Amino acid sequence: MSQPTIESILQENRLFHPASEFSQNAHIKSLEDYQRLYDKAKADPQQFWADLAGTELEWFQKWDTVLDWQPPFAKWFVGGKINISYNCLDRHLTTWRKNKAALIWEGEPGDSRTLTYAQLHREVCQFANVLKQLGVQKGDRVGIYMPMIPEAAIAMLACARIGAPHSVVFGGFSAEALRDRLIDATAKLVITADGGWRKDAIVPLKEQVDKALADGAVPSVENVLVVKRTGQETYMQLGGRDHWWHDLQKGASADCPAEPMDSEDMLFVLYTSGSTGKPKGVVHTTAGYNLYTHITTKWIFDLQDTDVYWCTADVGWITGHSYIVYGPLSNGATTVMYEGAPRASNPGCFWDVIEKYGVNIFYTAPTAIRAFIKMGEQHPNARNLSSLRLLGTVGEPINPEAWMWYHKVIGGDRCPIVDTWWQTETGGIMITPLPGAIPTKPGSATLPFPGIIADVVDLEGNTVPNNEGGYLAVRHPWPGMMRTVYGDPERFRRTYWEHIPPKDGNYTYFAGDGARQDEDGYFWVMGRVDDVLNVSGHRLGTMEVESALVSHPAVAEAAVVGKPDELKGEEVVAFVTLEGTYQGSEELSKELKLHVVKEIGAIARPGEIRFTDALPKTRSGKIMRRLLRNLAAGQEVSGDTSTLEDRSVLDKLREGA
Ligand code: 6R9
Repeated sequence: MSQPTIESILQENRLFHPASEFSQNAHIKSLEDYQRLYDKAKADPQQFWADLAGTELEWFQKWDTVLDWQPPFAKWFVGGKINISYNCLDRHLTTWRKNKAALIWEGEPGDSRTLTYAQLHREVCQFANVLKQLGVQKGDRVGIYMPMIPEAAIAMLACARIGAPHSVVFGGFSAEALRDRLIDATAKLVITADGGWRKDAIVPLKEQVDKALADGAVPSVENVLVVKRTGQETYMQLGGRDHWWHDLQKGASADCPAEPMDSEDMLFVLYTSGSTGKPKGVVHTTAGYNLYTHITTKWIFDLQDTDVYWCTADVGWITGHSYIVYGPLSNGATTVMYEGAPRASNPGCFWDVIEKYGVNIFYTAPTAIRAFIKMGEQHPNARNLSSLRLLGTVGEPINPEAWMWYHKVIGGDRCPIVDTWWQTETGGIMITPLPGAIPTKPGSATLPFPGIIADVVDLEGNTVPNNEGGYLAVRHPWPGMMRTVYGDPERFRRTYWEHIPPKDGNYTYFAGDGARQDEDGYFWVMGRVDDVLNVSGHRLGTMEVESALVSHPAVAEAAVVGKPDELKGEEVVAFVTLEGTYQGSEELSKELKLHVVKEIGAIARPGEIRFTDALPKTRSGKIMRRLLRNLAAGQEVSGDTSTLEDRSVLDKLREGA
């Protein structure tokens, strides 16, 4: 082996079986059912996906070829004609779901709105006609820079309806970040709002768009559509570039048949930030993405027709695309959209939404769960959360103790938790429990979704033995996979397909995460491989050391990084935030070091503990260890910091150094 893989040192033995009542009513009812599906899909993936494509989606024309695989470029359902907006809307209108709530929206100030499938369809058709009137044609890219309001989903579905790929840029990104993405996508039109509410303040979105477009920086953009959300004074450019959404929407016809798209026509491009270099435009296409998000939503969230489903992500992230908008609506579900974020002025806001709408399925991120733990269980305890029957998590490895808290305090010890591992690039969830079938272990994403051949490998592409760490990889193409990097197919090949050599002619997708499989084949994601620590020749994932720290009652959150050390290669430095009543001290620091030694062994003993009020995170809540690594080494912070949520966190950490 050319390089040691990653060592695993954390033990976790708790096991939770789904309640038999849950299993009996679930889509997938037992481990045997799961195994049967998994085996069937593995034996003949094309047949497996083709069967589902035939039963789960409506087509204008069936495909000729299920998969055309010219590694690393895949085409699924070649020759088929389909439209995802049709599958999310029109097909439900001929059923009883016509008057079912499609979208329940709650604004941060407490305003709310519900759209039935019929109403949502009408709005989408009208807005699709508005886009057409402004000259948007099939194939033109449209930028969407919006708060979490129904118009964001309407805009996405309208683009999909006429075949204009959208590029949603998270509403919290700066004007510069927006400009870069609009330029890369050569967007023809931008949809935004005057502003949006975030943590009791207005984010002036239109102002940012004006900055992004200033001095003709993005010549491709011809029009800007503006939703009136907050009502603050807003500059509108004279001469016809800027339009109010409601002015044009009012007069638009509600008749707009969905455009028959080729299966492989681009549905959207969504940018992910690498740690360095310019953001990558991840391209997803129509049919495969529709199928993959549809079936994963159905089986993983065990959607039943009476469920109220809520995913707390922002539509600016892939989770919002796949599991607020496309997956749930394709299934005819009721999906909740919430504009707000947990904030000091209302630490119970999420629990209020659950109580108000009787949410049954709740999907959020570890970063939010850790924030709730810190705010205290009195907030959820003061609300009625008995409607919940299933919980989910995504975005980072969840520390076992945070999992246990989620299970007990939010799930009342009765709700299964689906810890879902996936990426912008994978389009949908890849490794996850099916909640009625797969027993869960706190901190493990458990087993691959049927049709996904996941593996843990070394850099030669060999499967590593169980309980040894390695690189998380996928062996066979799947319908939801990204197709390319927008405008840069070579970067696609380089980033994802050249780290691991093909084996027996099979190309292997490199996810960039470290992982191990245990004796039951369960996957334990150990963090990004860029963040791996190297202590005295031992390569340690960040997740396990952090989980050991978080299991101490004083610790709310922890991030560990390596700091160059002459003797050991690297020394572990831990950045730690504390629970409400605890204070950082020399003594506590000693105690935490001992605690790590006790939990996982001397090898992981932090050389240094730094107490801090907050950790630097991306706007989607992932800890940015790269910046902490710079700080720990006493270097200037380098690389791209445009995705940082709160710059002041970094400044404070610098002062404390
Ligand atoms: C969906 C999303 C992808 C990266 C991924 C991994 C981390 C996501 C996880 C998880 C452990 C989970 N990640 N879910 N790690 N357990 N359940 O988050 O997409 O923003 O592209 O991030 O997030 O490191 O590689 P994206």
